[in-house]
Amino acid sequence: MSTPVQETLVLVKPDGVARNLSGEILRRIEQKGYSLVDIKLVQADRSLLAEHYAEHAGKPFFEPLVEFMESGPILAIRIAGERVIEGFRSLAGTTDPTTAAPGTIRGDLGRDWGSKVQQNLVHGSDSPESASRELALWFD
Ligand code: RTP
Ligand code: MG
Repeated sequence: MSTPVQETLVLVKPDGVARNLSGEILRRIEQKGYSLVDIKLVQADRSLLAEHYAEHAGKPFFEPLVEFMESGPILAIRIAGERVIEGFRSLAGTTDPTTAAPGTIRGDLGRDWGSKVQQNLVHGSDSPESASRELALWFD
């Protein structure tokens, strides 16, 4: 029985674009065997980011997070593959780049400069519901 092909939203956050790591991140996605479906560079505005991060509204890191995400262009990528939602989360590594496993994007390349926001290079949707909601937000 084959597993269903899914789609997920990946964002290369402003720190990743500014550090010229978009190519390295795309390389890891392609090397894993996922397909690129759509891609664009976006300067996100506050209303898009507030919707994107609605689950974090009211948390202490929400404001600094939105400010960070507004600080420069973001590369939005729609990718497809079998179990790609959990597969990309695994490629990305855990949220905090200091403790993310070596071999992952955040573990190998991510930095946390001690600000409240973890500048952890990438976002990946965390469930099928989040993926369809976020893909609609960024691509439709
Ligand atoms: P993402 O949504 O960006 O893929 O990351 P995630 O699931 O690993 O982490 P999440 O809990 O959804 O948090 C979203 C983003 O907010 C920043 N953050 N800062 N305690 C903090 O200062 C804190 N916690 C989270 C990170 O940029 C995280 O990726
Ligand atoms: Mg998240």
